[in-house]
Order: sequence, then C-alpha cells, then structure tokens
Amino acid sequence: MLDSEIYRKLGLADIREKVADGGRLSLEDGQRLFDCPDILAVGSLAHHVRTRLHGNAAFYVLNQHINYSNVCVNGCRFCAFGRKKGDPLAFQMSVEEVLDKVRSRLGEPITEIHIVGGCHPDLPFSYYEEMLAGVRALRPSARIKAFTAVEIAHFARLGGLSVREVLVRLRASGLDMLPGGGAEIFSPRVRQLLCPTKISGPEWLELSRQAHGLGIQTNATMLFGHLETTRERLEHLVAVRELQDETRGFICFIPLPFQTANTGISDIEPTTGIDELKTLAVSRLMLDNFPHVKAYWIMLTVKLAQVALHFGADDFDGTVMEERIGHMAGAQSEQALTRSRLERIIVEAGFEPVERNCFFEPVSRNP
Ligand code: V47
Repeated sequence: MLDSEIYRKLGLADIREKVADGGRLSLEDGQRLFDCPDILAVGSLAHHVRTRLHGNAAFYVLNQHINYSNVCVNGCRFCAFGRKKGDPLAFQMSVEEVLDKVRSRLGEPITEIHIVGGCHPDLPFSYYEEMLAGVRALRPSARIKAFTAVEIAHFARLGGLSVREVLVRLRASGLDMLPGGGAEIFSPRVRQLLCPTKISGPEWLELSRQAHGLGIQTNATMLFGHLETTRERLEHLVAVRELQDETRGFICFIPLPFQTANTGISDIEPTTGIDELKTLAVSRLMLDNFPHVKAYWIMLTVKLAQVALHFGADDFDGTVMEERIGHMAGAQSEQALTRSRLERIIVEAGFEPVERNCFFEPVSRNP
C-alpha cells in the first residue's frame, strides 16, 4: 500500500519504515513531513495509521454546543468571540437560559452537551455547579463535556479553590470530561504575542495532568496558521504526546485552523487546504499514543473535513447545532448538520459511519 519506491525518491524511506513498523517519529521526522511537497505521500502514511487503528470506521456524535457567555478577561488577539464586560456584544446566560437551550432540543437524541465560555470576571463558582447539575437533571443519559483547562484554572483562581477541588466539585455536579480548547499553541514566543494573560502551555498541560489523575479524560487542541512556525507546531505535538505517555488521559486531538475575521490579527494570510491537510496528517503521525484525531468541520469546512478523513482523521465531530467561536471569526461552514447528512458525508468519503458518545463508545440505536 505504501509504495516504498515513492518514499525512497522523496528521501522518506526511513519514516515510511517507522510508520509501517508502528515506530515513533521524532520532531525532525515531523519537520521532514511538513517540508515534503508530496501531500499524498504524507497523507497516505497518516491514512495507514488511521486505518490500522480504526479500520474503515469514521466516528460522529449527536451533540449540542452551548456557549454560556463570551465575557472574557483574557482578550486573546486570535479570538473573535470574547468580549470585555460592558461591551455591546458581550452576553452571559443565566443558568435558566442555559437550561432552556437544553430543553429546546430535548426531542433530539443528543448524547453529548459541549459547554464552554470565556473567563468571566465575576460569575460565582456556584453558577457552574448549578448549570451542570441542571443539565444533568434534564438530560441524564447525555455526557457533559464542559470547560477548557483555561476556564478550570480561572474558576480556581477566582474562587480561591484548588484545581483539584474545582474538578472534584464539577464532577459531582455532572461533568464527564473536558474539551480540548485553550491549548492554542504552547510556544511561549507566540503566546506572548497572542495571549499573554492566558495560562501558559506548561500550566495547560499541568491542569490536564491533574484532570487525568482524577480519572477525568480530556481532549487536546492546537490552534495553527497564525504566527507559529511548523517547528512550534511540532513542539506542541511532542508536548501533548509526552503527557499522554504519562497519563493516557487524552482521547482526541483536534488541530484547529485559525479563522482570521474580526480578530486582532485579521490581516494575516488564511491557511490553505494543503496546510490544513498536512497538519492533520502530521498530527496523526506524531501522536502515536492518541486514539483519535478530529476533522472539526466547523473550522475546516464540511468539504475539507470530508477529505481529511483520508489524511489521518477518524472523527467528524457532530451535529453541533449552534456554533459561535469559529463563526464569529468568519468560519465558512454551516451551523449544524443533521445525522443523515453526517452519515452521507462519511459514506460518500468511503467510510462506515459510527455514532459515538464523548468517550468514543459506540451508541447503538433501535432501528
Ligand atoms: O480554544 C479561538 C479556538 C477553541 C479561533 O474537545 C479559534 O471535542 C480558529 O476547543 N480560529 C475552542 N480557532 C474550540 C475547541 C473545540 C471544538 C470542538 C471540539 C472540541 C473537543 C474542542 O477554538 C479555542 C481556540 O483555540 N479558537 N478563536 C479562531 N479565530
């Protein structure tokens, strides 16, 4: 399947061999893959790994995103979603309004509720506990994936609590896992330029380590296509790989191509399709200990996400229903997909759609 002659001509014979043998790629190997002009050669290696792990399955989830507030103290330059308190476009939902969002979709067989917001300056910790408990009571069978490591660190600081206490109390209220947001790019150089007040890369990793230590699984993201170099992307990948070696607590990796509109760096060139596919493929290849890589169609567009299933991704995310973070930054994708459209997209790409919950456990439904 992986024609050795092609890789020999590209000078990647050793990498092909490592991938075929299930070996680990070094950061320098990753750099050679980024530098390789043959996108299909890189993609085939990633597809080989993805197929070894998941066969022909491509996962999706019936989920609902809820953003409880966009008020945020951080003011990251890449973010078009966050607003300072008092800004005319700032919003914050009451617990009842969040629950109304859940109630409005109770007729749909949603299995995952994904809740995130900004780092709000003064909402009390009880607000988050009540929100989770309310969602859990309304939808006891759905899993709640809520609050990035950045929000958790913020709740702890604001409430004078330890991270451990925050996590334990949120879990008692209904939290099942943490989404992967807030990782951005770990490079201190880029973080200083884009999000100097946000927790650092090592702090994001330490918080994930603590969650994993409590048995709370998490995802990991990487925001790419802004001011970072490909080497900084690879350093980010190696950092999450090292933590995964230690904890095994990550479920899914999500490379997020930067959407430029309405951000503090809207003048930079948007990512290209090739860069997005290559980054997905290199992520799959570097992260040999991550079970899943997501093609997040909201940021990639549905069309490129479909192609991405051939470049290392095995998950398509889900129905979503209403999305703000990407769309406020100009994402060209739709707001929601139905189950039948998700399945059609996956089948047309040549894969078998498998409905999952947030832990990637298959969901079986009565026909
Ligand atoms: O952390 C912010 C990113 C993330 C922009 O865990 C931007 O299953 C692109 O983490 N262009 C939130 N990206 C989204 C996220 C996520 C999404 C879907 C599934 C999961 C999961 C996690 O969005 C933020 C930030 O890195 N982001 N601004 C932007 N202009």
